[in-house]
Amino acid sequence: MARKPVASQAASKSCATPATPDVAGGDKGGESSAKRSPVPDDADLAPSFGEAQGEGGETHQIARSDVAALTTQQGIPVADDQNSLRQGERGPTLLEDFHFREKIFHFDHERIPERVVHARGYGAHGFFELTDSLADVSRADIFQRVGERTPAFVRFSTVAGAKGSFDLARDVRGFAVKLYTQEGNWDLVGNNIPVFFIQDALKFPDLVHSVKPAPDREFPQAASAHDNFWDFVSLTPESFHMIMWTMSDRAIPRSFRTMEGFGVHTFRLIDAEGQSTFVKFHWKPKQGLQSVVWNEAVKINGADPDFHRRDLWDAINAGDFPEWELGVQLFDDAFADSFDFDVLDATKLIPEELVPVRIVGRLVLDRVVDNFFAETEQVAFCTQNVPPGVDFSNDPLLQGRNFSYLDTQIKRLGGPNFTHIPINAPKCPMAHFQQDGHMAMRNPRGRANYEPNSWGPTEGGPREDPVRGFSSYAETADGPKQRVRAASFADHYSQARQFFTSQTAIEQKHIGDALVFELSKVERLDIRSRVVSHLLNIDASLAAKVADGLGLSLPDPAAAARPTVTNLPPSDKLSIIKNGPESFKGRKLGILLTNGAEAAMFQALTAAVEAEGAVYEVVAPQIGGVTLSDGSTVAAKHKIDGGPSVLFDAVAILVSAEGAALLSRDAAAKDFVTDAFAHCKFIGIAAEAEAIFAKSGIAEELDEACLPLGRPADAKTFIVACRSLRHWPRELAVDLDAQPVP
Ligand code: HDD
Repeated sequence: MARKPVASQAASKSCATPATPDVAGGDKGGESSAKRSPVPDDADLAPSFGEAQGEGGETHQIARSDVAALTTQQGIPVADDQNSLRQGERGPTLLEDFHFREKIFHFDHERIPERVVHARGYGAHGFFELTDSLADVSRADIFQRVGERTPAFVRFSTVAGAKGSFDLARDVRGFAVKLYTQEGNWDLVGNNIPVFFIQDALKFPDLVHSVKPAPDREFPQAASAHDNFWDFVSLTPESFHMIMWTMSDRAIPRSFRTMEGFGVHTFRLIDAEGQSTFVKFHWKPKQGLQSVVWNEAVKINGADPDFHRRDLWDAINAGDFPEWELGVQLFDDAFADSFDFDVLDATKLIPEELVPVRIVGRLVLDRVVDNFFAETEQVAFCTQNVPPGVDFSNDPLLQGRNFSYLDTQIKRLGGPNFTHIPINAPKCPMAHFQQDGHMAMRNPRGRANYEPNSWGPTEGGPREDPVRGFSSYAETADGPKQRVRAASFADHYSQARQFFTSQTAIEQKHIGDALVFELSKVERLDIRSRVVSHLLNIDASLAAKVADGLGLSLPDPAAAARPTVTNLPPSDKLSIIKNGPESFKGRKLGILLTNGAEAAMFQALTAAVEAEGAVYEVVAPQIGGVTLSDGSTVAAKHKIDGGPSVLFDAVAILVSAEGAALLSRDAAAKDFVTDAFAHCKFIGIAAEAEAIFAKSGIAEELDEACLPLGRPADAKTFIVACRSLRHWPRELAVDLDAQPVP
């Protein structure tokens, strides 16, 4: 239906003028607002927009009939989204402008409170597939049928930083898994570290307050290297096992894809007869364990604060789906009673050598989110969400968490109906009498909204199901009501020592370096010294190294509630390096390329990378790319200043002699090679590249992990070498901190 504009003279004029609205909405050249409002002659009630050239050749939007019309939230089609409604050309904006008011009102309310911890996170969809039935120990539906897949959503996170903080903070990583089982949602809300800082949930606010920015100055952000954190932990000896982990390279993972996940607490599995078996849950990455080094982490945070989320996004979109095995450690009451530590104490783990991990399934992430906010931000994990067949233990940390998560979601998501949000809604049938509240979208149907009722099977609503329904394990509990910490929780150092002695030499060095770094940022000497007094109860050489690094004289050991057991056997499973990747698959090579670089070498190298299932990115002096020796051109992913070597697992320097001469005058290029060298990376080097290494001052130091890329056949040898994580002997040879303590 043709519609004539009914407005001022100016508006009428606009119809005679080609519709070229200024999408930026600015007032250019004194044009009337009406002139910039597209009102097509044949407009129907749902105009839509396409692209057209403006006067200056710039692209503008004009009405098009094959694109969805812009509407308000009420569905009213919008004719002009560039100009608010005003009285006259230069007059006041009118309150009557419902489109303006709705748009601004909605924008004003776009944010919800970020999570009080784990604010920065990244999620993806996937599935869990059962590979070994657990029907012998659990009636949980998800554990019954081998080969069956259960939809899953996983959110990885850092703990301390705000939502906009950087990815490579030294921190614990959250590893929260929502499994949409056929008997309700199961949330396994774990971390990438199998133990925790505290034993009792009552201390959680204190722990979190201490690690978050200090309340007066609101810094430092996303860091534990400050007085308040070390003050708290040095006064909380139970935290020292976890401290060993957070000071290790586990706290600076290479990727979410290369982290283990742990349920941390002891849970229960309940079989069809109601019998209980204790269980600890493990997620083991198929990609192998991998971490970066601290100096590299610091630089990644500047070069790409989104390093981890980009990595997950890219891998999934490239079809390289990350995968973890689900493992369970199963044990009974007799083992629990005989174990050296309390299985209810979340600061302890059960070594895999003592209770092997049985692999029962796999978790694959194969789909990124459609919308970050709708899914990753609004997903609400609650430790209390367990299906029949899974149950809690009395771990006091877990018991406290079961209160906290439901409570926090109400604050964060604004009401009791957050389970109506698609990402949180179960994918199995639901029927209950909960109703109303903010944003209710699924109120029960029919007349009955209470139970028991006499409205019969069709109208009366759901009924309880004593057979299929969740029933808690009938554990007997007795004793006086009291605030007490069990004596069995009192050993704070033995497993901290076991973790330390299970590490390779380079991993031990990194723990020492991290402690020195963190404590060097602590201003109060008494706090530094108090930390060292605890380290003396863990390992004397570590304490000595840290004291030396800080220029401290050794204090007396901290008073210990229990003496350290010094002969717990080392556990290989606790080391990253002993559980690293078997190939270069899924990792990234950075190729520093210049004009005139040998084309055959480049082709052989990229073919070797692809054959390995790895990826490469080209870094070049200009983002426009390079022309190789045979005249072919290659696009660059990064200009050298924007693609430092810290973004890559290994690097290759493929340059012509002219290119080398050029780059040896460039600070970013020199940083590229010196950082790759300092971070113990494998480096492939074309003969022509020598000038860059010479000018960077490391030509004399190149070692066996700096491999020649002279002939195409060298490419394979280089990529095979890259399968190892890093060339650690280099760090032990060149770092001052690696020297023995005098
Ligand atoms: Fe927690 C979030 C993991 C102890 C209270 N926690 C949160 C998340 C993870 C963990 C992965 C982020 C979930 C997501 O991605 O949305 N938390 C742990 C682990 C713990 C732990 C492994 C110890 C074993 N947490 C813990 C305690 C309390 C909380 C003792 C409180 C008593 N945690 C919360 C919370 C959060 C949370 C405040 C913040 C946002 C949220 O729950 O949804 O309720």
